[in-house]
Amino acid sequence: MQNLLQMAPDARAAFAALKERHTPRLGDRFEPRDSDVFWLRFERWFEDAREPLRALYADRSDIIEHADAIFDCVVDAYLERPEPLRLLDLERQMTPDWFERPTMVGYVFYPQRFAGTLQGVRCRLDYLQEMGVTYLHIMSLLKPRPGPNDGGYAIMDYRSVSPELGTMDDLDALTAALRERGMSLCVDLVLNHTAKEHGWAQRAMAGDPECLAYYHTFTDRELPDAYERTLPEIFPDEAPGSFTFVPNMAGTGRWVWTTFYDYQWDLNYANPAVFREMLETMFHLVNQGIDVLRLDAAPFLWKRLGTDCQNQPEVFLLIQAYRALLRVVAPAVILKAEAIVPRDDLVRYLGVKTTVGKQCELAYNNQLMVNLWSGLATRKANLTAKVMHIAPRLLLGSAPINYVRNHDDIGWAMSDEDLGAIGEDPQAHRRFLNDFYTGRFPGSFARGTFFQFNPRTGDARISGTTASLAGLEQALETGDEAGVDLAIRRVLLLYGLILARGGIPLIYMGDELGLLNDTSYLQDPERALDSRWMHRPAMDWVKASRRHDPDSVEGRLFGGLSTLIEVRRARPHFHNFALFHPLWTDNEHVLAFARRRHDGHLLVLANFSEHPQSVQADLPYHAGLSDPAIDLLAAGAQVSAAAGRIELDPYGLRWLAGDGDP
Ligand code: OTU
Repeated sequence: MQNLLQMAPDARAAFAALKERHTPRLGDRFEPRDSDVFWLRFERWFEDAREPLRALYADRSDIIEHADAIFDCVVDAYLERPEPLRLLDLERQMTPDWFERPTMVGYVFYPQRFAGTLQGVRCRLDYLQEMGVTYLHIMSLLKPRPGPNDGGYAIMDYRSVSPELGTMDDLDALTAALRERGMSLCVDLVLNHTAKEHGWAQRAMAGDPECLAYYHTFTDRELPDAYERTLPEIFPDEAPGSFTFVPNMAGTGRWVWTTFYDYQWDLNYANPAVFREMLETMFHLVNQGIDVLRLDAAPFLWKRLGTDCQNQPEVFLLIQAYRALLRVVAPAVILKAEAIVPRDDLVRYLGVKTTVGKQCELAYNNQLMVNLWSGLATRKANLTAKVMHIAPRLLLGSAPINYVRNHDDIGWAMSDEDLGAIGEDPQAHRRFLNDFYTGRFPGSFARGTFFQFNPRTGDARISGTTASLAGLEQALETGDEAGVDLAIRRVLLLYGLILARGGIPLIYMGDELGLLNDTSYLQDPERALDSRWMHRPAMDWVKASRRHDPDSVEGRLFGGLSTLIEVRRARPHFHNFALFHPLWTDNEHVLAFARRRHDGHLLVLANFSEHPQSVQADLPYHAGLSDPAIDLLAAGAQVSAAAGRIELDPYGLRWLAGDGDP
C-alpha cells in the first residue's frame, strides 16, 4: 500500500491515490453529489492535515500503516455521519460566522447539578431559552471513572455517556431537540489524559506493549526527575509532582506521567496510534450531533525535556491536523481551546501567521476574566484598559469565549509586565487579590476560599461563586440591603462587559440567580480537598421560580441579565466581527471600549466603583459615534456631547450606540 505521508512532495498524487482507493466505498453508499462534496472537502484540507502529520510522525518506520489507518477513519466517519448532520454541515459552510453572531450566548453546567439527567436537561431547555441562551456547554458528559474523577475530567469510556446521566440515545434526543431550537452543544474532549481505568490503561497495566506506548511510562526515576526540574505543579496540594508510581504495572511497576491527579494518565501523542484513537473519538462524538469540542488542557499535549511541557510547537501541529480532518467529515463542528496561558501563547491556539484559519475557532479569554475581578477589588479599570490596548487583536474567523466564572479556580495569571505597567508590584498585587477574595482584606465584600495554597511559594488560587465573590453572600448574611444592591450591580457589570466584548459570552450555571458558595463538599471525603466544589452548587429551582419577581435578588439578576442578552441579540454591533477599539477615559474607575462596524458603532462604559462617576463628553466622538448617541440600556435615551460629561451610576454600565461611518 502506498504511503500517503511519505509520498512527498507531491500532495496531489498522494490525494489521487487516496481517492482512488476509497471511491468505490463511497459510491456504494452515497449519491454521486454527496461523494463529490466529500472529496472536494478532502482535497481542500488534505495538505493542511498531511503537513503536520508528516512533521510529527514521518520519521517512524511504521508510518505507512498509521497514515493509512488515519485516512481510512476519515472515510469511515463520513460514511457514518447521519443525514441531518450532513445537511447542517452544508448550512454552516454557507454561514461560517454562525458562532460569531450576537445571538450566541453560552451557558455552562454540570448536567447532574442542573437537571439530574440528560432527559432532565431536555426538559429545562425552555428555561435556558427564556434567558436567551443558544449554546450549551455540558460538562462531565462522558463516562468517568468511579470514585474521584476530577469533576468528570477522568474518562474511562469516551463512547458512553456517564451512566447516571443516561445513554447515547438520550444524547441523540438532546442534540436533536437542540437543533430544532437552533441551539448548539459543546462537550469536553479530555484529550490530554484518560482515567487509569480506561481500556487502554488497563491493557497497559497488564503489560500490553501496544497500549504501554499510549502513555508515558518509565521504569526508573531518571527521566521523571529530569523532566520535573522544569515542570510546574498543577495541583500541588493533593497531586504533587507530575509522575505517579504504579506498582505491578507491566510486571515490575512503572512511573506514569500524571500532570493532574494520579488517576489521570497523560496520553503520548508522539505515538500516531494515539492521534488516530482520539480522532476516532472526535468523529464518534460529532456524529452524535455535538457542535463544539472543547479541547481540555490543550497546552499539555506534547512533552519536551527542559521545558514546562506546555504550548510546545507540536501541540499546534496536532490541532492543525485534527482541525483539517474534522473539516472534511464535519465542517459544522468547531474547536475550542482550553488553554489558560499568557496571551501571546493564547493567540497561537487561534492561529497566527502561517497557521491562521488552521487552529481552533474559539479560545477562553482568561485574561479578561482575571482582570475584571482585579478591577472589582481595586475599583480601577486601569489593568483591563491597559491589557485591552496591548493585547493582540483576534483574527477573522476566530472568537474569544468571554466569561466571568467557570467550574475552575481563578488563578491570578495577569503577567508581571502588565501589573508593572499600571504601577503595581506583581507579587504584592496577587497577594492583595488573594486576601481580598478570601475576605481577609479589611473592607472586602468577597467570600471566597483558597485553592491549591502552596506554603512554599505563597501562591494560591481562588474558589467561590460569582455572587459570593461579588459580595452577595456577605450582604445577605449581615442583612445589608445596600450591600445586596451593590453585589447585584457588580455581577451585572461583569456580565454586561463580557456580553459586549465580542465572541461567545458564557454564563456559568447559577450566576443568573446569584447562587452562593456551597460548602457541602467539605463533608464529602472525595471532594473535601478540592475547593473548586464550593462553586459547583446544585441548581436551585426554588430560587429559579422567583426569577420573575422584580423585587427578589433572583428576579433582579435574571431580569437584568435577560435584558442585556435581549438588547445584544438584536444589534449588529455585538457581532464578533465588529472591530474592537479600546479607549482611555479621564476617570481611572471607568473602562471604555468601542465596537465598530460598517452598520453601526457602539461605546461601552463601565464604572468599577461603588460611587457615581463621570467621563469626558467627547468619548462617543472618539468611538466614532454620531451625535446624539442612543443609550441601549436606558430605553433609548439620547446622549449628546452638548450635555457635558457622561454620568455613570455606581457600578453603572452604558451601551451607547450610534450610526457608523457612511
Ligand atoms: C482543565 O483545567 C479543566 O478545566 C479542569 O477542571 C481539570 O481539572 C483539568 O483540566 C484536568 O483535566 O489546570 O486548574 O491551561 O489550566 O487545562 C485547571 C489549561 C487546569 C489548564 C487547564 C486545567
